[in-house]
This record gives sequence, C-alpha cells and structure tokens, in this order.
Amino acid sequence: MIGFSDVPEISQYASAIDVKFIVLTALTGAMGILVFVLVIVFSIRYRRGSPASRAPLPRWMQRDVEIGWTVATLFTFLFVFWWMAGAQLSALAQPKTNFEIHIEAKQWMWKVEQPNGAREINAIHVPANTDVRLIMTSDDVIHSLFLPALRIKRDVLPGRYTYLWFKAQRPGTYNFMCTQFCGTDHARMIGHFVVMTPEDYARWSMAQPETDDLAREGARLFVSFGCSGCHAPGSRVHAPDLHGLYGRQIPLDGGGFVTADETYIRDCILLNKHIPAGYPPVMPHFQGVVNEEQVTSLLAYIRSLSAEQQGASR
Ligand code: HEC
Ligand SMILES: [Cu+2]
Repeated sequence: MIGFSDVPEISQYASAIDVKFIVLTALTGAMGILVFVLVIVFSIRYRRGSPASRAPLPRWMQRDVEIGWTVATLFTFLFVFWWMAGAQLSALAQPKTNFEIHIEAKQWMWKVEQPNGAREINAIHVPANTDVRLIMTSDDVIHSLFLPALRIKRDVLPGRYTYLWFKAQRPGTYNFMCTQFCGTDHARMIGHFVVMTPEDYARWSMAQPETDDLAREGARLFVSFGCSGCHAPGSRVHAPDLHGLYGRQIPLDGGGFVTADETYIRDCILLNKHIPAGYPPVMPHFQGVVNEEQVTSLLAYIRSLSAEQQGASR
C-alpha cells in the first residue's frame, strides 16, 4: 500500500504496520508542531513588559477549555491504543502449519535448520505464500531477529523458545539482522532472507547436501543418549510413554497442569524441571550433554510420535 522505497513490504502485516507508522508519526508530529508554535507565540505575546492582558480568563472558559483539551486528547490516544492493540492482537494467532524452521542464534551467527534437515548459516530460505513458523532459541546471550521486509521482529532468548510466523508474499532476496546488542561482532549478525516460489524452493531444498530429516536424526539420538532405555514400551523403568505427549495437558507431581509444548519438553530433557504426576523423579538431566541442535532433533522426534498417533503426516 504505502511502500518505503528501499524497504519492500512482503508480509500480511506490512502494509497495516506502515499505515500505523505513518499515522502515528503524523499525529505526534502535529502535536509537536502545535506545542512548538504555542511556545513561540506565547513567549512573544507574554514577553516581559508586553501590553498583553494577564487578567484571569472568565470562569466558564477556564473550565470548558480545560475539560475540552483533556477529553479530546484522552479519546485521541485511547483510539490510538485500541487501533494499535487490535492489530497486534490479531497478529498473535499462530497459523496451523507444519512448515517450521529452527533458528539458533549464537555469538555471532544464525544457524538455521530447514524442515527437511538442511542446514544453513546466516540465510533463511522460505517458499512464498506459505505459512512459516520460526522456532528460535539462543546458545548464549539475548539476540533479536528482525526481518524488515516482513515488519516483524522478536527476541531470541537463551534457555527458552520464542516464535515468529508469517507468510512471505513476494519472491526476492531481503535482509535480516540482529537488533539486540550482543557483543563485539553484533553488527555482523546479518543474513539473507530468500523468498522463492514454491517450485524453486522445492528444487533448492532437494539440492542441499543429503541430511536426515530432523525427526529421524532425533530418533537416532533417542537411542544413543539412552532415552529409549527408559522410555521404550516394556522397559523396566516406569517412565512416561512419549507417544501423543506433544500438545497434551500434563498433570504435574505436586498439583497443577502444564501444556507439553516445546519449552516443556526441552526443560524436561535439559533440566528435568517438571515431574509428571505418578512417576518417580529418576530421569537424569541432560544439560551440558545434549546441545541445542540435538534438543531440536529430539523435539522433532517426540513431536513426530504425536503426529503418528493422530494419523497426521509430517
Ligand atoms: C533413567 C531413565 C530415563 C532416561 C535415561 C530418560 N528418561 Fe525421560 N523420563 C524418565 C522418567 C521416570 C520421567 C518422569 C519423571 C521425571 O521427569 O523424572 C521422564 C520424563 C520425561 C519427559 C516428560 C514426559 C511427560 O509425560 O511429561 C520427557 C519429554 C522425557 N522424559 C524425555 C527424555 C529424553 C529425550 C531422554 C533422553 C535424552 C530421556 N527422557 C531419558 C526416565 C528417563
Ligand atoms: Cu545478536
């Protein structure tokens, strides 16, 4: 709609955000100019020794003017709040999509894993007009992923997952960058965001070096880290069955429920932070043993167990 000539807009959010940006800038600009003009007019009119009247205004006028400007600004800014918050809230609904890209930020690079397991560094390839979800975490400090062409940005934090989702509308090569100062080479944490037609994307991803799909890699790790020794059906340890775990409400030891999302599963693996009700707290924690990439693969595997159960394919 309103395009910034050097920053293309290619997401469903972009034009709405640009309109709001322009309206807000105009509104605050107008306010600023008004105040500025009044300051100058009054300082000339009421300069020392000027003949302008300093008598109090009539009483009714004092009251009406006071009420008038208070109410007018109140409603203007309530409107602005409602208008902005509405757009932000509607953007909170995550689309249902299986197209998930994992992003791991570290000083000072972006490591990216495509749904098929292909890896890239400082580049994110996505198909156009497809709902994409980014699942992001950091290896060290706080970073922040900014995709200017999509007008979206989110912090990337160590020890937990944050998400971004979008549908990129136009093929092309754009930029992304870190916008949270994260150390010496912060300024180098930039990369290419490549939007391709679905056909080009399919061709591109076929051409990537042969890698296992994340879930398959996770299945292998599940055995090599000894998880299967306890979690496989028929093991001697009384450990929860992980089939259908993802997305379920888990009753916790000591009361309460928690949804088994990525963060829950990650915390179970790395910290053994949550103990599901009815199980002995015997699972070792894997902090320092299993790294972020491996957690990502294990997660994909555990999720694939749920997808199998629902008869869905991944
Ligand atoms: C020594 C046996 C043992 C090993 C090895 C083990 N677990 Fe567990 N796991 C358990 C038990 C027992 C629980 C439930 C009690 C607890 O959390 O300590 C559990 C809980 C979990 C949960 C939470 C499940 C739920 O229903 O809420 C996840 C996820 C999980 N384990 C994944 C893993 C992964 C991944 C590995 C390998 C990296 C692993 N486990 C290794 C025994 C084990
Ligand atoms: Cu950074």
